[in-house]
Amino acid sequence: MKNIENLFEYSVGQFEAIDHLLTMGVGAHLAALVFFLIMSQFVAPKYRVATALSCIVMVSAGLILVSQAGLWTDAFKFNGTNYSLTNLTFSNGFRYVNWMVTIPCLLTQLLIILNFRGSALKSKATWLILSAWGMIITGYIGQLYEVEDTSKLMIWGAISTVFFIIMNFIVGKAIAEGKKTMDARTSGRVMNVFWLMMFAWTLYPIAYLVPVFMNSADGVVLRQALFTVADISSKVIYGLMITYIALDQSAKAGYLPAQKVLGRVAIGTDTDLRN
Ligand code: RET
Repeated sequence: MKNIENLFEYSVGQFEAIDHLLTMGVGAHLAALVFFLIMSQFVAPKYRVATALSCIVMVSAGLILVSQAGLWTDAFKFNGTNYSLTNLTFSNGFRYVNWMVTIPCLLTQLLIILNFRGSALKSKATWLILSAWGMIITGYIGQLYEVEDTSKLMIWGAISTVFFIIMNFIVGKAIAEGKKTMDARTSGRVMNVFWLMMFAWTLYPIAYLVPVFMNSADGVVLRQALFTVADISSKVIYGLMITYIALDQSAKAGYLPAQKVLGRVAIGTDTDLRN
């Protein structure tokens, strides 16, 4: 019984809120998967790996959410008044394991649209992935203590945060470098991606700390809500922004399918309204 989710009983409203949040996450990832699959053909080959990585993230994270939603409804059963624990337990640990795959994909797709290639891409990706794995592994260990010993949760959380800061520093440096290859509008869009990352990625450590500041059934609902907002922002919305930047750069480099899908060339009798 490693996670606080197993300590409480849930009202019908609390139980269903979590069920709905997890299911909404599944829907968002599946819908985005279809979009990324369709869009990848319009992205120039140079940037196509970025869109392919979004597809991988959607499948990987979508599947984890299906299993989290199933686990939630299996682990708790209605006892006439509330939902209480059965002979199964719920665990957030699966998420951490999943991040070992999804975070490297998210970071690599950023490097690709920042126009890093060859050895520069390899060395930046290596350092980013190593610091991300350091952050995840220490965070995984920390969350195992959230029921028994919150001081250990805090210590491992602090170690994990050191890796998080290093990773963000490398991301910031890569963005500053990559922006030099872009015009002002595109680099503005890249900065929006950076701020989205800062917002969404910070929600995960807040969710990690819920046992410290809200150790209750409401805290559990808050944690799953934080995870859902973070998941949709850091993967789905992020992927949409990355795909747009990939399409935009493809079009600017003269790639016709991207120009067509963005409506930047006339297709037959073009009757579009523009301003
Ligand atoms: C942990 C432990 C506590 C300290 C910190 C953490 C950071 C987690 C992050 C997770 C990002 C996840 C993403 C997943 C995408 O699939 C591990 C909770 C700083 C930043 C983007």
